[in-house]
Amino acid sequence: MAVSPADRSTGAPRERSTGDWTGVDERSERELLEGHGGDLAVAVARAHGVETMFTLTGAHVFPLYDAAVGGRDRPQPPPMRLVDVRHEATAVFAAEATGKLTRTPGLAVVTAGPGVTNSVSAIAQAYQSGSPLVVLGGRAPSHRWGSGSLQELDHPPLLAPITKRARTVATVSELPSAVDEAFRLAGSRHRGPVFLDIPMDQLYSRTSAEVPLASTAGSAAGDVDHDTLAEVATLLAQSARPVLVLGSDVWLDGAEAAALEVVEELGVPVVTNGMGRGVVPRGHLSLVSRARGVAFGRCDLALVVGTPLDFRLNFGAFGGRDGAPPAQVVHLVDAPDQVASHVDLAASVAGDLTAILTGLVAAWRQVLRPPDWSAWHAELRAAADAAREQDAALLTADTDPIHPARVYGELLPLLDDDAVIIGDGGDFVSFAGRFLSPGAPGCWLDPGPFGCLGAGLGAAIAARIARPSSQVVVLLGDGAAGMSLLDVDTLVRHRLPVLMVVGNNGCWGLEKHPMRMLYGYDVATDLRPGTPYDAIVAALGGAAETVRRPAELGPALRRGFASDVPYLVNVLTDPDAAYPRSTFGI
Ligand SMILES: Cc1ncc(C[n+]2csc(CCOP(=O)(O)OP(=O)(O)O)c2C)c(N)n1
Ligand SMILES: [Mg+2]
Repeated sequence: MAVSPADRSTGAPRERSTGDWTGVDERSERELLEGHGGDLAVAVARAHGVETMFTLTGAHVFPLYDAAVGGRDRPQPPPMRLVDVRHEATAVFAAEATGKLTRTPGLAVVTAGPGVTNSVSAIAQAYQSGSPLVVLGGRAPSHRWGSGSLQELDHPPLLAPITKRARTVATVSELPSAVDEAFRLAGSRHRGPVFLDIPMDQLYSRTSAEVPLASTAGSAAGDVDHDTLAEVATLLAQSARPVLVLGSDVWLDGAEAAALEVVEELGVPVVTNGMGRGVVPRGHLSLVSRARGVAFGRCDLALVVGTPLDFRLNFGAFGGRDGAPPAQVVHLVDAPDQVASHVDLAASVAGDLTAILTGLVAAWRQVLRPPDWSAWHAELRAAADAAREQDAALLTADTDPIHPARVYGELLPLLDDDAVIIGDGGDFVSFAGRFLSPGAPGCWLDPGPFGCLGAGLGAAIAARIARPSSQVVVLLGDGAAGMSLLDVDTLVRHRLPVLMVVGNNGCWGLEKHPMRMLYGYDVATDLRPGTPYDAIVAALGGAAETVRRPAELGPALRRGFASDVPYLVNVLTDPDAAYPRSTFGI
């Protein structure tokens, strides 16, 4: 029998059965496990496919670490990879990004009180993005509750509005079923974060409890409303100028192949959004994202799949441009509560997006006379070509200081199809959204509708782990960089090389320009010009350089991709090159 970690009261090693399966219940596919609360929680998380725990230390949650590393024996490989970071937000952003990239809920562990409160923005971001995520929080011991223990705070009421469920696990024996339920809930439609806190005395207690052997979680394939899909096919057949919008849930619900089949079979123009980017390969004739303004403004039918009708889609108002009437809108979503209630919809269907999309193809095959959309395609392609022509001038701009678009002109040809592209910033990232399109699905990480700055380093940590052989590039505004750059330390300690590119315009550009526009002046939007972010990275053990001229960009980016340590390219960009915006999303 293995020797356990030292007994905490005596310091002496003791025999343990921790982590040893002592029985298997064939019928329920559950096993009896003896161990402390950490052992039980980690065993359940492992059954759900979790391989990494992101955390920042606190004694309230030590048993979870003890279980992750396999106790004092430290077996190799350990039961779970433990990645310790420099700010709880980074731990949760990393777990969120893991959920988005792997489509298995990510796991973050944070200590009681400030560990949980530091996580709130990242949990809110996961909630608004529908990202599968489980956050386990420490909690002051239950036997002293109300006496003023260190870091005593009742967390679930804080987290209830930004989670699918937030609750306290009262006893260690309840822990396996609570963690099992948390992973099931987080990973099923409509996905999102689940929070549990566990009183310290309970987490450290030992018990024998059944834990699931393997996960049967995830949303089942389901039947969907075929009558409504037949109506949608009819609406499409009657439409002269339809547009299909594919959003993040197409990827998160595993419906990317079915979505591509819709594009191929229907021959409908398509615009992609969020993690829907990459579902339609770059250069596909139906992909008209670059003509998005014309497509949305001139369409007569918008078929929106797997994304809310929020500010990113003009709150669901399509049509109306150049005398076009308002368009009809169809909303196809992964869960009934995702159907937009603020828009007068022509139709909506909720459920398994693969079933919905294959059902739509089947319904379309019943359409007797498919319409001719060739003139509409030609109009959109002309608009996309014109936009690309305009882009070319910016992408090759030879200005001093460097135009941010030139960074992408140099980056684009260096990107592999499966490169993971992470955006964290304002205007610098908006330019990226315009000029970069991923070559494969599941390769684009942005903050989603919550728009929280500071997710970049957490996402980079997650991406390097989830996609060990892909390029990982993080595009950081200089303002955003300040929120998580110290986690280069984590990248270095855990040997996770990624390329970071800072668009260093010395300001909070996305706020500076709007304030000037509204007030004729701006305050609180300036940063120190020319800050050497490369020096910070070098001090933390990475490699870095500053780029001042356009011709230096390509070689610097190549050095960054080739580096075997985290590499930052600090690009001094033009503070006056504002991203041209038609909306501020408010
Ligand atoms: C946590 C957080 N705080 C504030 C904001 C508001 N905000 C949105 S964009 C932006 C400016 C970003 O500046 P920077 O990262 O330097 O990118 P730039 O626009 O200069 O390219 C700010 C402050 C936010 N989205 N998230
Ligand atoms: Mg900036």
